[in-house]
Order: sequence, then structure tokens, then C-alpha cells
Amino acid sequence: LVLANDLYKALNRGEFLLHYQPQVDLKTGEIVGTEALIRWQHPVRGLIPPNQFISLAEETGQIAAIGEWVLQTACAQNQAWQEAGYPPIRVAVNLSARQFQQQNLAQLINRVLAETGLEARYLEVEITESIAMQDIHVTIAVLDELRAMGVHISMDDFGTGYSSLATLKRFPLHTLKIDREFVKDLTTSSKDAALIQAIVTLGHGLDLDVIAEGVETIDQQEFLHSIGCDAMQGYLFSKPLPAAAAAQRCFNAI
Ligand code: G
Ligand code: G
Ligand code: MN
Ligand code: NA
Repeated sequence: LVLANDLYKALNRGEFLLHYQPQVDLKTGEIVGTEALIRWQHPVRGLIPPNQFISLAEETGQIAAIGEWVLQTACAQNQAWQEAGYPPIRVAVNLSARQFQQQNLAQLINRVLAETGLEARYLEVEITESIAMQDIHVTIAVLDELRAMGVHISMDDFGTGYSSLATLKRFPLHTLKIDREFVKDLTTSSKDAALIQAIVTLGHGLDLDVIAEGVETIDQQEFLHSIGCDAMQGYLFSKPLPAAAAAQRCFNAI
């Protein structure tokens, strides 16, 4: 496969980049963080989105090196923003299942934080329900370590996976991210509205923050605010942007 051969060279050739999507506090309007999202600037095919190469990278095992690059780059960028004098915010990094199977994930993250100088509380890791369920005991052990270090932990795409509520309470989480599938038709589907309301109540009952993904309209924002959802992320405020443009959007930087 052509793409697989190219993928092997992409890291050394510096073809990956991160875009950052702001996350906004629904009560205060403040920026609370950004989610780092990888892209591949392919020399011939142009900008390739992650869903076209992440699973391939998982199959070939390259996700370990790519994932480390993502952590390193996101933490270094966030630290650079703080050193430029901007108010500190979190940066969220998506983890894949293979990274948990490495066993030394907490050690790796500890090293990246030390090398970049970023405080642990300004890093967030996003896991999905399907990742978390692969080997629950390993997942919980790693997450416990990360939590003890002060790293923030969120459950991504919540509601679309297949974890049980009983399992949810065993993960040391800080935040639930409501999948945009539920947000999409929020204002026209009373069922989706009811589901979102239930997720917010569930999250708050477990002492978690709740953030809604894929917020595209003011009506969605107003509904989420009215039911006490904590934060939002989506095209309404900003699409994912290259670092300089993201800083401009987040900090009104010039
Ligand atoms: O940016 P976009 O909306 O196209 O992201 C699509 C998917 O790719 C999302 O599910 C996101 O979680 C995943 N993704 C983006 N960046 C990374 C990354 O750095 N590592 C992993 N494992 N997944 C990522
Ligand atoms: O699975 P994960 O939540 O990590 O993926 C985030 C994905 O959602 C990214 O590919 C990002 O580009 C996309 N995204 C972010 N905001 C919006 C939005 O408001 N609408 C839509 N349709 N997609 C969004
Ligand atoms: Mn995510
Ligand atoms: Na998501």
C-alpha cells in the first residue's frame, strides 16, 4: 500500500502537524483549553485527516512514535503559549488503545512534561469508551498513575461506546465529552435533548465536568447553557486551527 510506505517516512520528514480547537466555558465564556488534532501534510495528496491514517498507524504499530510526537508537540506548544504570557489553559491529546498497551505510558508522559516544562494540570488525555474497555485493569492502573501526577482525564465520544455505567464509575475521570452525534439534532429532537440532559446529570452526579462537542449553532449553545453543561467545543466558536491562528482565536493575540 502506497499510503503505508509514505506513513513510515512521514514522521522523520516532519509531515505531521497539529491543529487546535478551543474549548469554551459556557458560564463565563472563558477559554478553558484546546484539543490537539493531528493532520498529515502529504507531499502529493495534501492535508490528510486523522481518520484516514490513524487506524493504519495502529495496525503497523507506528502509533507509538506518532503518539509520542503528538504529546511532545502539544505540550511544547502549550508551554510556549504560557511563556508568551497568555493565560494558562489545558491542551487535550487523544490517546489510542495501542498507547495503553505500551505499559510505560505514564512514564512517557512524565518525561514529556519534564522535557517541555509543562505542568501536569495543563495536560489532558482523552480516551474513548472502546479504548477504556479493552483491558479495564490496565487502563485503570495507567489512569490512576496519570491522575496522581495531576494530568486531567476525559472520556471522549461519550454515549457512543459500549461501556456500562457500572464501569464508568471505576475510571478516574475529570470530564465527560458528549459526542457530537447527540448535539447535532439537539434543538429538533426531544430525544437527543433528553439524552444530553441525562448525560449532564449523570456527569455532575459523578462529580465530573461535562463538555459538549460539535456545537455549531447559538440555539445549541443556549440549550446546553440552560441545562448546566459546563463547556463547549465546535465550529460555532472555532474549527480546529493551526497553532498561530488558534492562539489568535483563544487569546485575541496578534
Ligand atoms: O480532527 P478530526 O475531527 O478529523 O479528528 C477525527 C478523529 O481523529 C477524532 O476521533 C480524533 O479523536 C482522532 N484524532 C485526532 N488526532 C489524534 C491523535 O493525535 N491521536 C489519535 N489517536 N487520534 C486522533
Ligand atoms: O473524536 P473526536 O472528538 O476526537 O473528534 C473531533 C472531531 O470533530 C475532529 O475531526 C473535528 O474536526 C470535528 N469537529 C469539531 N467540531 C465540530 C463541529 O462543530 N461540527 C462537526 N461536524 N465536526 C466537528
Ligand atoms: Mn477527541
Ligand atoms: Na469526540
